[in-house]
Amino acid sequence: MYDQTTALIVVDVQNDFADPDGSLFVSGAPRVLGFINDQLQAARAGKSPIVRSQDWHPESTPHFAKDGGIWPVHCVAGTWGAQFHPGLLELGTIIRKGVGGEDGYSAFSVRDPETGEVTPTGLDSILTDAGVTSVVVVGLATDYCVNETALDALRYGFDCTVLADGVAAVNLEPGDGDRACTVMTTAGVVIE
Ligand code: VGL
Ligand code: ZN
Repeated sequence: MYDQTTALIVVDVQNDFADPDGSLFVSGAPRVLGFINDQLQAARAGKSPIVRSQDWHPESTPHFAKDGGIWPVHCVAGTWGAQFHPGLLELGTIIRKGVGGEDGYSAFSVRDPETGEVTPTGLDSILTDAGVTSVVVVGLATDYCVNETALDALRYGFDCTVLADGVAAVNLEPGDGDRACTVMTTAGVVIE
């Protein structure tokens, strides 16, 4: 699966999502951590470019419920909750998203919640410059950042595979994770 033309993207394996004390804990996260580390090691062995993304919000952003959005405060820049889970292998390039208060669901691009303006994070150029043509996506959460990252990967012209054993869903509504998988598959993402 891994070679120099395939990148591994590990989405948002941060304390607020992956630790039971995190403010937006994804209950399936502890179950997928070991599998994600196996992928990191396999990607390193295959000389695949590796990227780990971090949700990285200012203290106030329309992304948060207290400021008009939908989410509890999470992954505030520089806090414990924004740090990678200590069990995650420290490999690859780090991409931070949402830094300017945007909704940063995709590792490839962020969106201004007021103007709708979309700005690339730079991940697309990093991968293209490295000769990457396909990406493998794992991480958190299936129904938000994994979904948006995978759909964006297709938009930027990459083939995209999501590994089912390496993702877990928030499931604000029961079934959200499964519905996201249907959306991704319909768009052309391979889920295996
Ligand atoms: C995420 C909700 C809010 C995610 C980020 O990483 O999936 N979900 N911010
Ligand atoms: Zn967020």
